[in-house]
Formats: sequence, structure tokens, C-alpha cells
Amino acid sequence: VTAPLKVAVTGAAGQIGYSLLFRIASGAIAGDRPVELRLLEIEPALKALEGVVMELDDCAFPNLAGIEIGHEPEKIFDGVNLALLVGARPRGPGMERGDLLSANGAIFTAQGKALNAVAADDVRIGVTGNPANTNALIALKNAPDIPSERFSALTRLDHNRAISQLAAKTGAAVTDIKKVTIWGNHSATQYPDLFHAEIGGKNAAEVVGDQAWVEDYFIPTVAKRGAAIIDARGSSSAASAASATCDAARDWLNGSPAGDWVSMAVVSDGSYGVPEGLVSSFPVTTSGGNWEIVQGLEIDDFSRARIDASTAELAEERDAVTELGLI
Ligand code: NAX
Repeated sequence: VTAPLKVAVTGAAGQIGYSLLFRIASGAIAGDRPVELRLLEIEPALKALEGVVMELDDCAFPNLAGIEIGHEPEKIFDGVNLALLVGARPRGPGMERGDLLSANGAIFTAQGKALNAVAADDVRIGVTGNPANTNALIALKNAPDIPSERFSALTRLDHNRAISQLAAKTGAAVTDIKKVTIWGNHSATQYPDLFHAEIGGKNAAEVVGDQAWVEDYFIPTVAKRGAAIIDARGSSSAASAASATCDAARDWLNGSPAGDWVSMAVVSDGSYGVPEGLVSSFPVTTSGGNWEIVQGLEIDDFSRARIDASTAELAEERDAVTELGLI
């Protein structure tokens, strides 16, 4: 009998949580392996979370082996193999960038320390809560006994959005589109790169054959999709963010498909001139729970300028949280 995969989800009573928990419980990450959910929320949200747990119970998911909820990270993270850090402090009215970074700093320093103390030896940590890259950096710096490679921030939603835009433009099936890359920060400065992507085995930029579309439509549409969804729906993307969170965790634990790669924000080793130590999005392949940055891609001036702009923003965020004493 395989032991259940213990999966922690923070911000479990939030919008993303309301999609994510049901996807995880029905096997989107672990397949047929049983999962145990360990759900963290702040105290005032625990009652709402109890309601979500009632609904999870009512689904009678065959592979849901148990659910624990609470507001103390040291209890909830105990023995977890996978921690999905979704809960974060959104920017409120009148809040400055510095206020946002310190509010989230408090959350991610505490959660990093708790993971360091009680998570399973094989733990993998995926950060969805924004500012995701910098929150991941804060968590990993506060978890000195966990290898930094075990932390990543979510850019898979951006990656999936890029695939969807390419499919719409070319009429190709999403399954024919490979090797899309998101570089940099999960923010409006991100660089969705289709110059190394393939559509049905052919270079995507050549299939599209329209540089103006790439510059004036594709890149900004992917980078600003979050805002477009807020405009249309009145709240931020949630089901798609949950789906991407599952995709990212599933591929990390089980391996990325042959002949393709995925985008993940991981700690830079200096590849492609991204300053070492920043949590930045790269093209990666995964296998056996480990990731590797795809090497040897040619970066032309167009791509270089965009990667540099996004990583400069990440360096600024790192400097700001360093000044705040969070890392
Ligand atoms: P919600 O505000 O609906 O839910 C967040 C939940 O986190 C709330 O229930 C809150 O009580 C909880 N929370 C706050 N502090 C906590 C703490 N210290 N411990 C545990 N729980 C805590 O937000 P939702 O729409 O679910 O989005 C969650 C986060 O994902 C936000 O930061 C959002 O910006 C981010 N996103 C990231 C995306 C990505 O691609 N990386 C895309 C979607 C989303 O915008």
C-alpha cells in the first residue's frame, strides 16, 4: 500500500482554493495515489474552510485519504511532501508596494520557518500567492535546511495562457504546441517567448510569421491576461490558476513530457545571464521530482532586452525585501 501524498494548501478558503482542493482530491496531481489534504487558513477564515471541507467530504472522492485544517503552520505542514502556498495578502486600498512586500514577508518568513522545521525530507514547495517569485525567495531564505531547488513560483498559468493564445492564432491544437517559455517575473514584465516554441514540429515564430502580432498582441495579451480577467469577471483568475498549480506540481513530481518543457520560476544558477539567486522563470525539464534548466537556447537581442527587464524588476524586489530584513 502506498502512503498518501501529504499536500498542504495555504489560503485554502480563498477563490483559488475553492477550485484547487477539488482538483487535487480528484487526482490532478497524484493520479491514483491517495492524497491527504492539510489546509492552512487564518483563524477568521476557518469557519468558511469548514464549509469547504463539508463539500469535499460530500464528493466522496475515492483517493482522498484525510483532511486536516488549522491556522498554525507548524501543525499543518507536519510531514508534508508537497506544500502549495496560495494564501497571500492582496494589495488593499492605499497600500504601497513596500506595505505589500512587508505584509507578505510576514506570511512567507513564518511559513518558510515552519516548513524548515516540520515538513517531510522530500518536500517540494510551490508558491502561487503574489508576488509569487519574491514570496518564494523569502520562504526559501527562511528555510535553510531545505535545498533551494525545492522551491518554485508559479508561472505555469502564464505558460498555459501563451499556449492558448498561440492555438487561437494558428488554429493548432494545444497538444501540438511545445516548448513555450515564460522568462522572468510573474508580473506584467514577464517575457512569453515563442521563438523557441514549436507548432506541429515547426518553429512557432515562423508559423505565425507576423512579428507585429508577437510584439503588439501576443506578449502584452499573455502578460496582462490577469487584468483582463479581473475586468471581465470582477475577480481575479481562480480556476485557471488552480489548474496551472496542479499542472506545475504534477509535472514537477512526475516529470515533464518527452520532447517538451515547462516554465517554472526557480532559483537561478546564473543561466542565460539571470543573476544567481533570483527566483526567475526559465524553461525547465523535470524528472523524479527534480528540475533542470534547458540549456543552449540562443537568445537574440529582442529576447535579451525583455529577459533583462523582467529580471531587473526581480532584483529590485529582492533588494526591497533585503532592506526590510525579510531575507
Ligand atoms: P483570495 O483572497 O480569494 O484567497 C486568499 C486566501 O488566503 C484567503 O482565504 C486568506 O484568508 C488566506 N490567507 C491570507 N493570509 C494567510 C496566511 N498567513 N496563512 C494562510 N492563509 C492565508 O485570493 P485568491 O484569488 O485565492 O488568490 C490567492 C493568491 O494567488 C493571490 O496572492 C493572487 O494574487 C495569487 N495569484 C497568482 C497567480 C499566479 O499565476 N502565480 C494567478 C492567480 C492569482 O492572482
